[in-house]
Amino acid sequence: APARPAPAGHLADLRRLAIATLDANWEHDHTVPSRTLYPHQWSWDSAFIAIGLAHVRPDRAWRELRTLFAAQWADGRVPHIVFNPALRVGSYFPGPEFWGSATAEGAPPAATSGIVQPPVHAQAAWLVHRRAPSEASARALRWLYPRLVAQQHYLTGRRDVGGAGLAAIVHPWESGLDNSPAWDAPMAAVPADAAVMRAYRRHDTAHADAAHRPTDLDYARYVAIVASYRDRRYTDQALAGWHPFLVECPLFNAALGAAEHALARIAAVVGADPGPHRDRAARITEALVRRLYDPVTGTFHPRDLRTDRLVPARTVLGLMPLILPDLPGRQVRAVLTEACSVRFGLAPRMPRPLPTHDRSAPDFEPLRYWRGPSWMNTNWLLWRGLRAHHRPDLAAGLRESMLALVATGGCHEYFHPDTAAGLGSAAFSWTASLLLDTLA
Ligand code: 2M8
Repeated sequence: APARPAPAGHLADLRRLAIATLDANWEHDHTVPSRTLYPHQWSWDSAFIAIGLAHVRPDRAWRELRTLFAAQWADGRVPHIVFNPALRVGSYFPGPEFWGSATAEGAPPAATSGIVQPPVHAQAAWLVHRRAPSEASARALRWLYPRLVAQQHYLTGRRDVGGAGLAAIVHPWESGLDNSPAWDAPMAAVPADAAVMRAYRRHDTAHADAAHRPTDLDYARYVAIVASYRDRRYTDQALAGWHPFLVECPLFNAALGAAEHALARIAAVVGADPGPHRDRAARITEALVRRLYDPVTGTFHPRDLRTDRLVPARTVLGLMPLILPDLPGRQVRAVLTEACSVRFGLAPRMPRPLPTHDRSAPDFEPLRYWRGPSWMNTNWLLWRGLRAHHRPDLAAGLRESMLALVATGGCHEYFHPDTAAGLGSAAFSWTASLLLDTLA
């Protein structure tokens, strides 16, 4: 049965729950994704969180982004975790002692990780400003603009391992969809010894059901990939010669292109030239279509740079280029066909939002993290893409299903794709913040 529109009183309750969740996760200058599982500041979480905060606590929205960018590295990389020095050692694995970023060239005074996450921050900054433009928000944009530009330069420069104008990710954690089936093939090539993990203690499985999280073998490889990068002090020089995981991800690169579109708008506010941003956006979209679109499957796939082949898995990552306003009509139609197929179930009336993996695939797992469960962020990105490409019918169906998801499961981290039962952390910040934006 399709999701029924929730009654108005119900929506007010949902809004209150979302605000309470964000308030409880606020930590003097940033928001933690979750008090238990993720007690530090995460990069793309902060962007999603700022988008929701803009509706209720606009000062905090800007503070969130400023705190993150204050930890930007000299080369422009925005670290995926900024560690809270007040927390005890061992509150998260891998912690600052494992990353050892302090001795890396260009690292900030704050303890951070050395990898990045999808660059959704320019889009977030633009949405926060647009929600309530003011002299203060223009000032915040002026501070952020050169930093956002440096972030783009880092990704399209040092990270252009494939030489085609796209950014390569060097770790599955950089995709944000850690254990997506999209990474199974490239991860299988990473030498891993499960015994490695005996030297460390995972922290996540103390707070969430192990059956809902990545496996120990996944973690052994996550650790090995970080060690490879860390041991060369997070340099990006000649990555292809020595690093075991190098992939061009469709979500990451769609975010990269969308960021240039957002920067063109921000440039107009801060008195910079929007032209170069529009040119760069067009080049990224063109490269994304040329390198990551498969006309046979009709969807986008990651490109494994170690084999120069597309990864066959059809995951939700393949739908994310819809966020690009200049995606050509042919690819828009193909992505909509894929999204509306039995694999993902998008429709004007639909019971549940999209899962993270193809429902018909043999390796679809409804409980395990990014291998099947529904998440608010991927659905929110798709919802925006549907509106950008003038599909209000599908956008409305998706929106109803997203509201019903949180109404059933609460502000959980992720949800069973059929029952909407809440999974992972029970008070998760981006679920709350993106709910606020969806409700607005
Ligand atoms: C998850 O990733 C972290 C590693 O960065 C983890 O599993 O410990 C992912 O869901 C990622 O997308 C998210 O940003 C992070 C914090 O919410 O948690």
